[in-house]
Amino acid sequence: MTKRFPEGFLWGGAIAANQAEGAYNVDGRGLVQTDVTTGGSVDKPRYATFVDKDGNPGKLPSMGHTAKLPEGATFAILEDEYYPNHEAVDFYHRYKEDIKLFAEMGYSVFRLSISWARIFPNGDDKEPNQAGLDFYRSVFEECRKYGIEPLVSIWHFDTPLALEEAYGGWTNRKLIDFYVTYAETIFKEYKDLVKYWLTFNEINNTVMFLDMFGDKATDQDYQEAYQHLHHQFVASARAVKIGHDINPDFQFGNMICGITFYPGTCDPKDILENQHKWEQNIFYCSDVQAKGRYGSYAKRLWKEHRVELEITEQDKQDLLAGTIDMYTFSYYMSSVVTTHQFDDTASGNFSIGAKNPYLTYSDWGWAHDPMGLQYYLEKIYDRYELPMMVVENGLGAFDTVEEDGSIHDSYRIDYHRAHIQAMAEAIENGVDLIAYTTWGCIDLVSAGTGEMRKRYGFIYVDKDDAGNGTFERTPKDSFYWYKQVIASNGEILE
Ligand code: P53
Repeated sequence: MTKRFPEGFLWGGAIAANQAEGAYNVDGRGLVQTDVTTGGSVDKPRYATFVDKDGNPGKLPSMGHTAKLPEGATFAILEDEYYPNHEAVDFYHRYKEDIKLFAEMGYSVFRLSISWARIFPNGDDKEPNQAGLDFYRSVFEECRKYGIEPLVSIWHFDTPLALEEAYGGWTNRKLIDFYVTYAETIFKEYKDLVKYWLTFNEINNTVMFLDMFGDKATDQDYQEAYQHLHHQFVASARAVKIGHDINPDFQFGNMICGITFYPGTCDPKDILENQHKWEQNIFYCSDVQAKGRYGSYAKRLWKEHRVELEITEQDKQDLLAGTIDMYTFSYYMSSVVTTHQFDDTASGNFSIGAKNPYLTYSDWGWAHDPMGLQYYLEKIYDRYELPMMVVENGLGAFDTVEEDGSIHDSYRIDYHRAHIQAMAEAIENGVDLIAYTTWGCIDLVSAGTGEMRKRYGFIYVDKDDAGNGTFERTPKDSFYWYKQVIASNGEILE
């Protein structure tokens, strides 16, 4: 017998604009980074493509912040490259069919993101793009038709490319105003359709990537990353404040890439190192967003990397005035932290460093660790005592379509069952968890690798890594399983 979920618990799924919508150059949308990013795989990076000042094509690895465009180069779509996000899974044209399927599963919440570049194609436009505003209005109305609450990410890794090029991106303070204008526009536009908002998806990735690069990340990289983050914190806080003024019922979440870090041994050095890992990678962002000020350890981090952060008095006031209402995060994996030598290395995304002998790893090297989710929920709830949402969780896996068209994804069901049980345990132990939106409720383009075959969905999309396929939607076994989970409010997990 499973432990109980509270009445009114929100069950659903999550997608992001650039990974699902496609229609990248339709109805006035501006370009974003993923439009100039190629496909990759577990061992081949995605590349951002550009044309240099002499007109020669070039590419550089796209993840993280250490690679920079050569002087005078501009991002460009190259003719002989394939860009998986251009069409993605065509949610832009098929959202009615998709939302109908979500409703059939019984969703009470659907997380999606608004593409900033559909609303302000260049980011600094004077007027919003009406076609973009209309599109999301119909998406939200379609959700409402089925009683589905939209949960909207304002930014999901998709700053308009024009802002990157004209202003250098988030290291430039001007981005704060552009973001706030965009946020205010959508708050006013959708104030009666949307209640739940997330300001920046996985905001902490910026620091985590640097940490991952280890010694290759220079002090200058840290300087830029922390300033970039500071601008996002202020932008987030100002948006929250304005949003609350527009509609006091609005509920705002931050969005943290939630990794559970474990010390590799009981050597006090490992324990301390692990604590510092939590501070740098998790608390640095969520303390500012939840408490309205930097944690005491921030000084240590800045000192370590010789960072001189530009913070104004106004920034400090803004941060305090725009704290979040709920703590929302993604959860996929845990990671081991040790100062000791280790033989077996984990190499999947943020599951790096020493391999955890107590866990199994996915085909992409991500540690499968449901208890890590329970640990994360309990630890974070104790720190902030804010309602929490798990807004991403899922298993990227290869799926096989049987001859009769069915997809038997028992591995995905097992993954979600274990994580739902972990959430139930945390609730039992006092955590105020209010929602669960599984990642990629419909197959979509992987953010990390650009693949289609790394599938997360309960709904299969017929499209391959070269872009071939009918884009037809087919429910997998997990679809019917999740439907029953929702109908029983998490009681029936078999
Ligand atoms: P994929 C790493 C890199 C990029 C996005 O990831 C990430 C992470 C860490 O988990 O996070 C989220 O598609 C993100 C989604 C993404 C999902 O994880 O690389 O918010 O956009 O698709 C899964 O397998």
